Amino acid sequence: MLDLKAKSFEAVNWNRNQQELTKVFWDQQWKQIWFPEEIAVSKDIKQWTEFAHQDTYKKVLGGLTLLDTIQTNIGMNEIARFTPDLQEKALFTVFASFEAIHAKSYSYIFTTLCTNSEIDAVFEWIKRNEYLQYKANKISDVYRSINEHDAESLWKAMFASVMLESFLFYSGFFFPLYLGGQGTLRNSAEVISLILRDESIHGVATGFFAQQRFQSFTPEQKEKLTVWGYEFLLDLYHNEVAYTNDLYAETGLSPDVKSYVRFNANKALMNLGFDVMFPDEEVNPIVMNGIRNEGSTYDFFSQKGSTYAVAKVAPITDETFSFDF
Ligand code: MN3
Ligand code: MN3
Repeated sequence: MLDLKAKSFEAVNWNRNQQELTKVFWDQQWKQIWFPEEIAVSKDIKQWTEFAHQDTYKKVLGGLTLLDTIQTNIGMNEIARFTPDLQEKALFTVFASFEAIHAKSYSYIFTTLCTNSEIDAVFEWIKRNEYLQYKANKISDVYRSINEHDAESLWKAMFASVMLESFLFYSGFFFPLYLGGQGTLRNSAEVISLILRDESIHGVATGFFAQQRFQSFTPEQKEKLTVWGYEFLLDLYHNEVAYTNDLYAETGLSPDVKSYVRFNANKALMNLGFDVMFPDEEVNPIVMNGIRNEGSTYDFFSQKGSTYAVAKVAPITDETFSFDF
């Protein structure tokens, strides 16, 4: 006999239009579905054999693979699991599928360009690199601390997710985009550009839902979480600087990568409705050239920009934290 006193399950109802943007994000994500095999990475093989910075490139892709693996297996899944709204839950589940495509796409580049023993060496390096492991641990700890009775914990997970997707990925994205913008390993850069196109939806969507949750908090909670957020970002930023110096040492590109990282840290904060933290600075224009312009995603979101600014967070002043660039 079925026990009707047991928990009553509710079905997802897309007829009800409670949150219009959930469907907007859903449609946009599916519109831009892609598979790495559609990109002719094999056309990069000739350039690859003569490429001087193979080691950096392989490690960049290795680092990105780890982050997208975590985002598939822990990030989007845990956020989907604890999000109470059923449409929103479905959206995060779709995002998780795209994370799995991202994580797999780096392997496609590896398989095309590298030997098996080279690939094995990269995956061993991932396990050993302290900066990479540090950020993986920091982010996953927040994902794993979501408690269904603690609304702040879900907000923190969303904050961490935006940090990962709108900020931490960019130290890695830099190199393929920088090279692609100059016509080097352009097809591999195309793969990265498609990943970045998805991340821009994820960052805006997750940031939007985080802002909605933030609005429901008391002024005391908001203040506490704001401090937590900036401290979390700063901690990750210091680690990212060290990771960048280590990873890009042989290329001389570290200063440019760090500018790009700060630029994207500000974007992550904007996605979350927080005030930016780093002063404006020029990003290497070659990197911007490397970003595929054909898709309308960037325009789509920048035009809709004001729609997403639902929460205005009490500004934090320059004196609140001090840090070195
Ligand atoms: Mn991803
Ligand atoms: Mn993502």
